[in-house]
Amino acid sequence: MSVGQRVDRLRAEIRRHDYQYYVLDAPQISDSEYDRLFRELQALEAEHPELLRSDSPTQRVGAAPLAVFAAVAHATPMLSLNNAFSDDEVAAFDRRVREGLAIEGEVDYSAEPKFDGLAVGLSYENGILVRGATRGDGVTGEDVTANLRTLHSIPLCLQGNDWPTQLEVRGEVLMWRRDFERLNARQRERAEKEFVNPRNAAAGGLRQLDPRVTATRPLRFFAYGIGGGGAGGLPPTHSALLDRLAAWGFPVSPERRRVCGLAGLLTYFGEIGRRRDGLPYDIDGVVYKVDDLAAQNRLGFASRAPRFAIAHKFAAEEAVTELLDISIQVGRTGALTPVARLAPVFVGGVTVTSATLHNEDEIRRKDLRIGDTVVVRRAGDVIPEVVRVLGEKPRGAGKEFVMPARCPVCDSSVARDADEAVARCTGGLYCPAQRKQALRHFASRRALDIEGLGDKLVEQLVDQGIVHTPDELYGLDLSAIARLERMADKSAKNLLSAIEKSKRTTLARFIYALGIRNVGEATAKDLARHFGSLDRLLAADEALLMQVPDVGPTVAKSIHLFCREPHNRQVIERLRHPGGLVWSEGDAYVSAPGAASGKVFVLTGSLPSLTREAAQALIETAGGKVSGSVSRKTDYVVAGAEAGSKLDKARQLGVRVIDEDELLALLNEISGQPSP
Ligand code: 9MJ
Repeated sequence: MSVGQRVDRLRAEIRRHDYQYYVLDAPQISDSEYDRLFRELQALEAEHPELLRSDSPTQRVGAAPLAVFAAVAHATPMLSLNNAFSDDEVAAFDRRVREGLAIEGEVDYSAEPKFDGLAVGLSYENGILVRGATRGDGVTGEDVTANLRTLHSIPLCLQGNDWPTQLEVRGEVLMWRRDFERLNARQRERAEKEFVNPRNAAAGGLRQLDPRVTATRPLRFFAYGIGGGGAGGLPPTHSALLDRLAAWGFPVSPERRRVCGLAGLLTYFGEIGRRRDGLPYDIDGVVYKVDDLAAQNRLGFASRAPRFAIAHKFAAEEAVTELLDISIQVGRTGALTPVARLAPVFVGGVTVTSATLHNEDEIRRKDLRIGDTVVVRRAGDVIPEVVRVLGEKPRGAGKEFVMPARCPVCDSSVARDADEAVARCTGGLYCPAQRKQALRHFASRRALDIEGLGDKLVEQLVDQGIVHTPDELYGLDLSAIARLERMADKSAKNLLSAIEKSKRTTLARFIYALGIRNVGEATAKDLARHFGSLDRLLAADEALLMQVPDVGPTVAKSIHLFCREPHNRQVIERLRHPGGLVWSEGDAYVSAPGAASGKVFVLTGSLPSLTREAAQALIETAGGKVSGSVSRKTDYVVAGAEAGSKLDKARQLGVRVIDEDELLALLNEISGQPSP
């Protein structure tokens, strides 16, 4: 046998044992036998580097630590599921499905546990794992390929030979409870911090910049569907697709079941609920999917979630604790939110010490008094809340809660509109609490994305009177930042460069960052798309604003009030000049399709100043499309430092390659006017 053949045979054998051990949980050889095979392969590969391949089982951990994760635009969005919390809501789902499909009888569903982990997408090309990404915001995720490669339950190459050449497998990364217990035991032995729950431990493990650290965390993967690729040649049903994924080497939930009609769904829910505690991993409900894939297609999607699937959640966990105090938090728009301070209690997988009480009326309705014994509820990622008081009423001496008449932070008066449940501090940006929140919001990831400008820093910048409004961030210099507590020279420099980087943004992000009441990310995008330029937005009256889809009188009034306020106008002007914020204004995109409309861009490598997300947003604002792979249909490949195979492919196909400057010039040309 030649060395090459021996290497091939060892790889096949090790893969088979990995599969037996990590996927089927049924090892066929001892650890020492496995080690012997593994070491033999390692030795042969060391002697014959020409035989090394990225999908060899020895190459799971290998990549060097990263500085940051690159952004990945998902080929098809990774949507979340709608939730049902009761049998009635499931019945309504089933009714909608039957109506949508015009079916008289019962619908077949695939039912599966809902893993409480992190959604990821794994891209395979010609059967080889080429990329793995987190869900992120559903549109853009993070490239965590090197980390995902360290999970032995993820095949580096697919089994069999009936897979499509392009395939994206979607599923959940999670940690089994017993692995979690062991990990925490190890942390204790080393006097290191323990993890709160398996989900957090899995999330932390997946987001390590050094894949060698990820490799030490016992993470597992379960596949539950596919994202893109696989056109044609796929099985006709979701359950058959899951069987196919299993045949290709993926772990698929053994609890999956094909069930019939509403009765089948509810029976399954009951069964899994009873077995929940005996399962090796945490689940927070079950998922139902219309089994027929053609029917799934016909039902399609409603804005953010598929119509053909729903998550039926288990009731949120509840626990009993003591209400120690009620404090007041001042939000970005001045809203005063009463917060329950609680005796620490473990519920829904974390230790809870505070819970929202929403507003004054809510407290009155529940008749809460300090010192009460209360029931606290927490489900998944939801903010914990106080459900009700335990015990007889009237109770002890606890005082009734009264909303303060003056802001606890700035002493401005507190006002409550007759038609609103919320009381607000009238201090506006005079109130340090509101100023801090406004800055936090401005710098947040979905807004101007200033990395490193965290809560502690904002706190100091405001408390020391260094920054009052967002525009002042752009006048900061190294000496001012380096003087702050816990600010090493390097982090100060990093912060300055993050601030600098944030200057190139998009109109939608800029509008969102302003923190106008009732203007979330979606509305900000709508406004940017509709008006196309900031000046047009600033000039719009309420009637014009209400022409924007989804903008009603309340939102229009908020925007108009904000834009009319001279102080806000001043901040906006200073952000543009001397602040230096620029974005591509897509007027052409609004009225007539611009020259970028229909153009397909591919981004590769790291660009000097734009993040991938920013570049994508700029392109999309100008009507272009960003694709993940280079083909003959690609119009431009935008290449930055360390561009890889996509650049080679572009050259091969004769696709035009441009750099960041050329991209920006092109987009400005397209939008028909220079940046502000
Ligand atoms: C979980 N979390 O177990 C889906 N999921 O399908 C299952 N999530 C899903 N399916 C489409 N089993 C979007 C999310």
